[in-house]
Amino acid sequence: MSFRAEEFGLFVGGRWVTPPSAQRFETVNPATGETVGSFVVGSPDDVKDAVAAAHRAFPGWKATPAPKRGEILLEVARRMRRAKADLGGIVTREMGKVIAEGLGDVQESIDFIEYMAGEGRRLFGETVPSELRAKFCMTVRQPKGVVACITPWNFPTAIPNWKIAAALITGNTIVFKPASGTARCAAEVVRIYEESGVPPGVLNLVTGSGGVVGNALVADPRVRAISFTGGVETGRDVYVRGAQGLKMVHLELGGKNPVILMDDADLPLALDGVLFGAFGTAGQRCTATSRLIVHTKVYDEFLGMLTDRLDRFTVGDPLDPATGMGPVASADQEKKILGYIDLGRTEATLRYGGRKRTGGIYDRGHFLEPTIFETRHGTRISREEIFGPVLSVVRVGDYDEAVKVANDVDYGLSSSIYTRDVNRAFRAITDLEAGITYINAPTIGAEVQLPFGGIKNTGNGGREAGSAAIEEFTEIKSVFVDFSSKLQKAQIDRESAI
Ligand code: TXE
Repeated sequence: MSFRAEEFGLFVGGRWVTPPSAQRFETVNPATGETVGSFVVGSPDDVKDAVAAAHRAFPGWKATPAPKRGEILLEVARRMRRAKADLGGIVTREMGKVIAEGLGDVQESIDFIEYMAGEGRRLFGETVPSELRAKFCMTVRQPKGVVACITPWNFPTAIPNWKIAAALITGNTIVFKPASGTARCAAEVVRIYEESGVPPGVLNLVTGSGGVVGNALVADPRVRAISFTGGVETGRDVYVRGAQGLKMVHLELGGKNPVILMDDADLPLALDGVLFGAFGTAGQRCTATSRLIVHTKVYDEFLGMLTDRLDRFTVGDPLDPATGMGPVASADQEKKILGYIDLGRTEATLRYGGRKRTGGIYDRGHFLEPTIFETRHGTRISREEIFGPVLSVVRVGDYDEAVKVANDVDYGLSSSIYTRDVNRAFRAITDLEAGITYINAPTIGAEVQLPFGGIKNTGNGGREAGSAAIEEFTEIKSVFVDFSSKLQKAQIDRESAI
């Protein structure tokens, strides 16, 4: 596919606009250093304009029948499917994940948009009996109003679409603020919604820094809900500031996700899973397998299998379908991950990798080796989110110890156990403290029709995707219809039961 860098404005009130005195920033390909796009550094005034446009568009969008909103989403999905090859290529060029995963990012978007389009004909409420005669009780769902969608760079189309499609089907209008590093993916996504017939003002895009654009969005009283995915510290800050305005703040934050490998595990199956979980997307998934907790009976054998396989694992051009792992997403990511690798050398035993790749194509980008540390539980590398291709391996003596280690971190997003013992598998479903548990599969691989999210520092109790996405973006109204033509008093009018 041919590719060229492009310049984008902000998308406000249905038009691409470049404010007269706007400054610009560029995104770059982390594999080559080439420019991917140029974008406006949004200001607080730009945020005001975008929120005003969303606020104006809200009554009309709220009044649009939800099945009609669904038809527009189906058109978005159709167009995204047609654009999948190009858009997947842009994901890979801008973020660095290998092309199969770039295409997977877009496919996840399509799947979720289609799923949400169907919600346009559901959006279920409840009907419940009344305690009084000739009275009807039900709940209906209503949109919240203007919502802010603030997203990270690691799933540059899927995470925005998880938020945008759910917010739109439920009748909200949106100001979308993407991570700066993947602004091209964001702009391409918005362009598809525009071309699919989303009315002006219903979806607005403001690029720019989190500190300026993000802060202004969180502070604006017209923004009634904030859906945020990103780092824990930023999320905490958004939560606290959103609370000042009594806004609903939905947070999806980090993870330190364990795979438990029991002595009865299918080791070749686990090998494929651990490789994919730990080094897919160069470990930059919030559900990445960053800890491997191994029963002592299979520890040496499995580590041998893992390192043998890594000897044949390729790091390189992410557009080449044969590549196992591309670059990490940015210079900042590289620096942070190498910092953790240095730390790991002081507190654990480096078993594999640990270096930045250099020479040839590697000198143009941010290529790191898949890295494995053997460590005792409790070291910083085994507890903190590194968000890179670094796997900490911990040896344990039995199931109870494995679960104790798995649960003893501040996060609780995803978890996994490999075992052939069905009783133990079901115990793990109960015992593992996480929002997601996989049996005989790695910690990654969410499907859009299930809720997604976690406990502890991973979030603040909500879930995205699946039917939970509807909860995130709606208010519930309780409705009482009295057709008795007289004043009836709940709790006060009492009839004899017999
Ligand atoms: O996240 P940030 P970044 C983790 C991971 C990673 C770290 C930092 O550990 O290394 O977070 O990544 C916007 N008010 N995850 O820098 O800074 C920001 O512009 C409002 C886990 O991407 O949290 C971006 O759009 N918004 C994660 C978004 O918030 C603000 C995926 C996320 O940025 C803001 C990615 C502010 N004050 C990173 N400051 C996961 N769990 O999936 C920044 N932003």
